[in-house]
Amino acid sequence: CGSSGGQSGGSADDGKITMGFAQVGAESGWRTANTKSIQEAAAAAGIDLKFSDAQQKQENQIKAIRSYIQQKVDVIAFSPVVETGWDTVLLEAKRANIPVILTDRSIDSDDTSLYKTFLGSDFVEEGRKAGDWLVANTQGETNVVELQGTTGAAPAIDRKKGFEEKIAARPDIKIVATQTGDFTRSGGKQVMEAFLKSTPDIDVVYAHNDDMGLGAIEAIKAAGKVPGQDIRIITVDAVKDGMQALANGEINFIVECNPLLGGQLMDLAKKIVAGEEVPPRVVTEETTFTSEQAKAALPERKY
Ligand code: GYE
Repeated sequence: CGSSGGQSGGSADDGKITMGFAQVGAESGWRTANTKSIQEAAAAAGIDLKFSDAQQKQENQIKAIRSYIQQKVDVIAFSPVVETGWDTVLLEAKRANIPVILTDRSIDSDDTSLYKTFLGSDFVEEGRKAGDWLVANTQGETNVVELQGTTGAAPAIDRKKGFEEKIAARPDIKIVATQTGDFTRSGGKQVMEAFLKSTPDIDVVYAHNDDMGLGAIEAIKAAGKVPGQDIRIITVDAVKDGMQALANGEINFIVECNPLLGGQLMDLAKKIVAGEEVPPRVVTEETTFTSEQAKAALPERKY
């Protein structure tokens, strides 16, 4: 836990805002950059941050949220590991009058009164950008294998949806195998190893994040093929290792997903605690990268 310790929050003490943040885990380069951004932004904003890592388990996140409620923090923020199953615990927060901010990932609930706002990317749009690139950069029969993110997670569901939407107009592009690699490098490697054995003629890997794509690169090399040439790779995130592989030609296209949400999160938290109105949805701005663009962007890349 990265909490600065000491008194629990509430408005009764030194006037400092206390935020309880329930993080997903440390599964990817994206997540590491996201955690760092939140911790640094909290310190810069003078917000007392209680931080927990759920190791990609929903039950751990629920426990963390309950403990933040008990500690009477001023605001709870979290990045829900999966979309469903949050109503009960968020109702507990609501009854305790503790506002909740969804960060990075959203939930699937009909009750939008359970949270004040959702700050994060448009994952369907990211999937569409990946699909658009493939449609524009392939001719004829194209066999795609898909490495999905964590089962039930918003970015896995939405990145799949957006991609499928764009390739739907091209019957020659087919997803011939799809499986979760849990957003990790080792998961991507393992699933790709299995795909290489079970699925003949793979032309393209669509990985829902860089880390799984990087794992797939290892598996492709081990199978005696050349990543980026024999099998082309599309990923999402654009963290440094991914951008490096893109610059080297081992990845062919990356859709950016910005992990640096800390500053915006602290601004929203301050407004909400002060009783000000905030927009119910804050979308982060993102771009895409080809190999040439990655080479140009890498020297300035912060994560
Ligand atoms: O793309 C992936 C991470 O929720 C947007 O989670 C985030 C995703 C990110 O594990 O690398």
